[in-house]
Amino acid sequence: MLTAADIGRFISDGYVAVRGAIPTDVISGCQDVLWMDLATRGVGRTDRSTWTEPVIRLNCPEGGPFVAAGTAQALWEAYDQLLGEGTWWKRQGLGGTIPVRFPSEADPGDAGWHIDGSFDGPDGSYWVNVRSKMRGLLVLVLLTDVDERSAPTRILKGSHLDVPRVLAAAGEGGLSFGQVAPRLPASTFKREQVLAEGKGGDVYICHPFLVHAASWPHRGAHARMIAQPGVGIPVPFALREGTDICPVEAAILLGLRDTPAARS
Ligand SMILES: O=C(O)CCC(=O)C(=O)O
Repeated sequence: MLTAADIGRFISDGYVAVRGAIPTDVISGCQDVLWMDLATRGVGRTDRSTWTEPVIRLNCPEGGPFVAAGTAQALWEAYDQLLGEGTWWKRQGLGGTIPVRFPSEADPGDAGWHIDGSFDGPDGSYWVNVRSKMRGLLVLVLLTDVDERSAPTRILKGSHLDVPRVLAAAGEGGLSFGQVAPRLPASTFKREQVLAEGKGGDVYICHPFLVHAASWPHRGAHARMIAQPGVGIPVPFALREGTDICPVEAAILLGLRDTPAARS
């Protein structure tokens, strides 16, 4: 269970780390499945000569250990607390893509600041709107140990508070996810950078509007695996002040009220 302080930090910082959310045997099972997938692409778990690309992006497998990972009790309890019971899709798995990052000095080409998209837009890319249509959370699931040398995801702490105004200006239709970061104020990119480090099984539960990016070079010893599913919501946030709002919605409303001068 998240404490009241955890929830307060989630609203102000845009994320909360839940350590040990997924048991280690489940994490090992997920790694085994992912290495089997990589083997079909000629990438061997113990043969580093086959680790030739900085990143290989896998579709998250379904079934088996991924069901156990996606339905971990600590995660579902936190989703209830952050979104409200009965408001989010109880997916039997994780979903999304898993960028596997290998030790490398090369630019992986996918390490720009962004927020994730939520719904299929008119141009075929993922779009997002201020009511966060279809997405309640972004979840960074560490499927391996990740330290500062092994290409952790970078997070701009508190950046989710800068995004609602950009999205509100675009109306109900929203923006393609790639159009959001270029519209953010310069102050967003001066915010404190936090690295999503930890042990396999640690999970960073993030506000859907949190600005984040991959990092490079990867100077760690091992291949790094992080799943980054969304938590789906069938009904977008109403964003009506004074009603029964959940912490994710409270942060959006805070961002809409916030003035640039008040931002840290
Ligand atoms: O691999 C990472 O660290 C993050 C990747 C990411 O943010 C994305 O693919 O949307």
